[in-house]
Amino acid sequence: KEMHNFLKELPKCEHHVHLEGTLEPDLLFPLAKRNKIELPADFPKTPEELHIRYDNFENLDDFLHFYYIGMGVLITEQDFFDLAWSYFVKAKNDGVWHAETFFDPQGHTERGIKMETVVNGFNRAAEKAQAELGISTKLIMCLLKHLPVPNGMETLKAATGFYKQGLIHGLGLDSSELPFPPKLFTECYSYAAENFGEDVGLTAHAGEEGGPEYITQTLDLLKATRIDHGVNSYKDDAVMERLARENVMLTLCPLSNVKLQVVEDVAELPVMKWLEVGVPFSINSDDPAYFGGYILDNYVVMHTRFGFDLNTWGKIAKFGVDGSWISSERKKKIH
Ligand code: ES4
Ligand code: ZN
Repeated sequence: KEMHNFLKELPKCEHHVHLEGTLEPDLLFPLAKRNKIELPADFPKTPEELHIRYDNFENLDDFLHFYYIGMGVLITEQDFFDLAWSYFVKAKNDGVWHAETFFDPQGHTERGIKMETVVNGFNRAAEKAQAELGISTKLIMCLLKHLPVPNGMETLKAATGFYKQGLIHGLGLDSSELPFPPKLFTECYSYAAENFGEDVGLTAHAGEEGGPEYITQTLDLLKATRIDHGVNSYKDDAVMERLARENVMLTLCPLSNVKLQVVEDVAELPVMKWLEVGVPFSINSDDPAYFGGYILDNYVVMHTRFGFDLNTWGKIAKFGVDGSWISSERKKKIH
C-alpha cells in the first residue's frame, strides 16, 4: 500500500503507449453503435466477452487482429479527441508528468479517414491535457510494418505539414514484427530525418518477437535513438553493451510482454542484466485497454517481481526523464 503510493507519486514519463490501444471495450461498443460500424460476425458481443478474449492472446499477430478491428470504430475528430482525453486523465491519475504517445495514421487512412481528422482530434486532447492537467505531451506517428514501404512513404509525405506545424514530433515503427525487418524502412527514416526538422525523434519497435539483429538494424540503418520493447537485446552481449554505451533507452512494457507471450512471467524479463550492464529503460503501458493495465499497474508488477529499493526506483525514474524528448528545463522540473 505504501509502495503503491510511492510508485504513484514517483514522477513518471510514458514513452510507449498506442492511443488506439487505450480503446476500452466499454467505449468500443457504444462507438460502433454510434458510427454504425458492423463488427465481424464472430466478434465478441459484450465488453465482458471481449475482456475474456483479450485475456487469451496467443502472440502479437493475434492481438493485432483485434487491435485493427477495434480502431475501426473511430471515425470523427471527436472520437479521436475522446479517446486521447480519457487516456490523459488516466495518465494524470497514475502520476504521469510527460507522455509521448503513438498513433497509427495508416490504420485510419486505409479506412478512408483523413489524417487531419486523426491528428486534430489527438492534438486537441493533448492541448487540453497540457492546459488542464499540466502534462507535457508529444505525438509520435508510427508506420505499419505489414504494409508496403511505398504506402509508408506516401503517409510520411502526407504528414510533413503536421511536423512543420509542430503537431507531430516523432516517427516510430510498429505492427507485425516477423517477417518484416526494420531495414525495410530505411528510406522512410532517412526521409523523416531530412524533412521533418532536426529535433524529430526517431524510434522503432524491435526485439519484441524479433531477434537482437533487429535492434542492430534499427540503430545502424534507421538511426533511431530509442528502441521500443527491445526485450531480446539480452540474447547478444555486444548489443547490450552498445545500448549502454550509446545510451539507447528501451521502452519496456511488462504486462504487454506477458499478454503476448513474449515471456511467461514479468520475472523472466532480464531486468537485472540491463541494470548491471547499464542499459537505460523506461516502464510503459503499450496497449493498456487490451493488456489489462495502465502505466502504474506496470510499475507495480515490476516492483512485485523485482523488489527494487528506493535508490533503484530513483534511477529508473531518471532514465525515463533523461530519455524523454523534452527540453532540459522541462527535465529539471520533473526531476
Ligand atoms: C503493438 Cl505491442 C505492439 N507491438 C507492435 N505493434 C503494436 N501496435 C500496437 N501495439
Ligand atoms: Zn507497442
